[in-house]
Amino acid sequence: MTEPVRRLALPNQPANELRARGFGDALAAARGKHLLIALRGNPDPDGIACALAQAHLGQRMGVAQTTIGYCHEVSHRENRALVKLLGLELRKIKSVREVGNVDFLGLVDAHEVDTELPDGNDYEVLTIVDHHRPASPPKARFVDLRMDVGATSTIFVEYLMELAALDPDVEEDRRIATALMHGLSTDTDDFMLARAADFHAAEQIVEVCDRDLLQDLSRRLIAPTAMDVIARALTALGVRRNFAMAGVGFVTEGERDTIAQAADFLVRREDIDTCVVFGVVGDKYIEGSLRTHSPSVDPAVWLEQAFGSDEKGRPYGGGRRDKGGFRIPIGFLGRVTDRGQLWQLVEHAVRTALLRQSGEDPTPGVLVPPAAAT
Ligand SMILES: [Mn+2]
Repeated sequence: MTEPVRRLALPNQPANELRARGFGDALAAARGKHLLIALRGNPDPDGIACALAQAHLGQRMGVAQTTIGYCHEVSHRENRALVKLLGLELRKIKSVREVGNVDFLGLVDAHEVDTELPDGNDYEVLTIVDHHRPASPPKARFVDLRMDVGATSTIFVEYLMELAALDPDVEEDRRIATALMHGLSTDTDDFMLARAADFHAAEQIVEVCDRDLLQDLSRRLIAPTAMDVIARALTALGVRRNFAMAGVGFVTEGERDTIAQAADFLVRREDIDTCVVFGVVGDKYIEGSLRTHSPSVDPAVWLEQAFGSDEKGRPYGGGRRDKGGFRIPIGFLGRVTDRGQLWQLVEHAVRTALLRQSGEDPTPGVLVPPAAAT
């Protein structure tokens, strides 16, 4: 009788210990080797903090060298501030080879190597630690994929507690704790979406955090370009029952995050529960962000049903519990010189797909007035 009671009191404890040890064992296999943590997409605070934590644990486990690389832009101003304030060395890379003698890859806050790394699949993935729903089972020596945490940072806090507890008197440890706390808070919308595991993780590191640094990191600035895109989104906004969508036109690659920021803003409208903001980024991709607080919308599934997959079977969209995004190459059409015409085409195609998926009549022109579509 006592056995089940004990399990109830500590529901995940043994499993967490096992996973942390499994992660430690995987890192130990890279003793004396060079690990590249390849961040996927545009690095965000959760991904950056986890990379930092893994590099730290790697050092403890005897990994000779850890490089943190990324191949897109650190496009969000706050994320550039994070890199600067933490004094991080992130390396922009176009291939794995250029980094030097990389023995293994490690993925954090992602479960696939970024498609922009042409030789990414030539290397063995040692570890995958993530909280995004996978389209297919991820392949690595060690995989810890949890959909019930709000941030991958939560998983790394568990690893640290098990393998190398952070010391409040050590500068480097304080930096890692602060980065993880920031990753936790941004990925959970300031803990509004946090689960029990996230609160527990925050509790474990709160005393190690540098409060001043954390405050500097959390200053939520909105860049003028993001304000412009939010204004465009409001002008083009169409609402059908509890679904809202807005096409914002052309956005440069450096400003792609403004689409997500506009979606973060629009979903706060009180009469809706789901919104999608989309635009053409860098004349190369149709990109969009979905935000939802509907219990019936699973962003990854919803976006896959709306936009399908590429020729390799990879869905154009993905996401986690409350947010998702999609990216569709426009290929040859990007050469169209009449941008007004190109936007009309894109807007029509995306609007039709979104309305079909939200169960609405996709008749052209019904949702967005023509004036808003330019
Ligand atoms: Mn994350």
